[in-house]
Amino acid sequence: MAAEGPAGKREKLILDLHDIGGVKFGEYKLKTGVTSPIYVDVRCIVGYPELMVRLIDCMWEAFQERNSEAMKRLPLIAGVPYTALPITSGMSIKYGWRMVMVRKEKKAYGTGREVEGVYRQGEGCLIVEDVVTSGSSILETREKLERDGLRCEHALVLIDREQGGSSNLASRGIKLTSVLNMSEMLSTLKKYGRISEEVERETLDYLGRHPSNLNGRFLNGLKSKVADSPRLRFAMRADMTDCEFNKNLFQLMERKKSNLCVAMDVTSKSEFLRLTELLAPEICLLKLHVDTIDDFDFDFVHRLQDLSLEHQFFIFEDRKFADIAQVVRRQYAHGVHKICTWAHLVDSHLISGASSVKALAEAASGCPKQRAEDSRAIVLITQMSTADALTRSEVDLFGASMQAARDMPSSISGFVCQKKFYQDAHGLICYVPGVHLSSESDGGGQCYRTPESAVESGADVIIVGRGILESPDPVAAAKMYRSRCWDAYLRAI
Ligand code: 5BU
Repeated sequence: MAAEGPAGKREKLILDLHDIGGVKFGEYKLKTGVTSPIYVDVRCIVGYPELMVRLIDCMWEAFQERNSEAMKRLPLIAGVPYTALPITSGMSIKYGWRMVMVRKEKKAYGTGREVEGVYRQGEGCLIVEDVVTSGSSILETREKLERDGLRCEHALVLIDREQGGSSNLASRGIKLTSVLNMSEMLSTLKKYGRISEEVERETLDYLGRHPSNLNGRFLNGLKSKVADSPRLRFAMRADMTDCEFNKNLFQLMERKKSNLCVAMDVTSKSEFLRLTELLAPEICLLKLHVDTIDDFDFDFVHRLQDLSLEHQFFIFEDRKFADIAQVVRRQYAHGVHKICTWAHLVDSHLISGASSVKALAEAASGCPKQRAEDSRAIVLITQMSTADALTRSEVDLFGASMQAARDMPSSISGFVCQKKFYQDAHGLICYVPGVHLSSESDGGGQCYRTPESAVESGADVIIVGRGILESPDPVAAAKMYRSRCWDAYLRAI
């Protein structure tokens, strides 16, 4: 039995699509000549009206939930011919949305119109599709709609194959909302015993190695996932996240032209505040270990908050929560430090399961904040930078981290990792520590690399501690790290 709630609805949809043969596993020769271990074709859905109704509801709910403002400006929907047409008709009838139809081929007789329906110039139109691979069919449909004077900035799809479609569309000004994506489908099918772990791994591997470009042709499968997936500007990604904190951080990074986070690992309050005042203009985020400050008090917190407002940076308490839900809730909201009252961001291990992370998210929503508009978020620790970290083993922390981020989209900021391990998901932020310009290690297990290497591996925010703090001139060092990090980002997009 699938679980309850929205996640349960999606699970049931996935299992039903599998039952009716909409998703198949085996060896399938594609038009391009490539052999694929998975075949997705939901044309058969028209034979299952009850399933069609549920699918339409899930698509409508997903769009409404993530785009409530945009929805008010979208009086029209159009399906990409042909499979999406019955789905679009269903949405139009059930939710009273005006539908327009785009012809696949232009008529040589009659009116010769490419777009049929009732619409006015300049009206907004949502494009609906069943499966997205590269996004090229959506772009073709948009071209025709725009030729007729309609505006198309949103697309809604049942299944995102996670082969680069959402980035391709985003880089051309279309925000894609998907109900299901391939990694979630695979993990659900594995969870319910429909496929083996081996099939899941093989299929993910295949999808990762075959990103699609916009001609529908497959790129050389040897490049790394990160290199293949286009990098988008932070400003654009601000509109692609469900996490309020991420929106704020993306916007701040663009405004301040800094993606540098300083790890303020000093033990006295006065030293901390002195250095913060000096380095604040260079950073977007300040990370600390509050429990290592000898003379901690709330005067320290208030002064740090004032500096964060004055110089525009966010506060990241690197608490690395790891306990059961009841305890992490207290560690976050109570005790000497009352972290949730002042830290915008905290991080958590997933070792106790997503239940603990959920408890943190719940505690965050109820805690008093300095200003009403302040937001809270959690970073999941997915890979550590130490040479002997257990996160280097085969435990599927990647899958578990992605699943938790998907289940708590408004609370999870992203991941602390060493290499971006996911494609697309542009709303999530990849934080990378272990960066130093003149050392390869700290002699105690910490491994270092350059800002450029971190950004090449997918880092959005680069965390630097001793590289700055132990330099003879910390301000000059912060300026240098800042410009190397920002330039690497600009080169990557
Ligand atoms: P360093 O001085 O740049 O080595 O400091 C790195 C900081 O990042 C330090 O505060 C660590 O607690 C933090 N860190 C890390 O180094 N490696 C990790 O995997 C994680 C956090 Br998670």
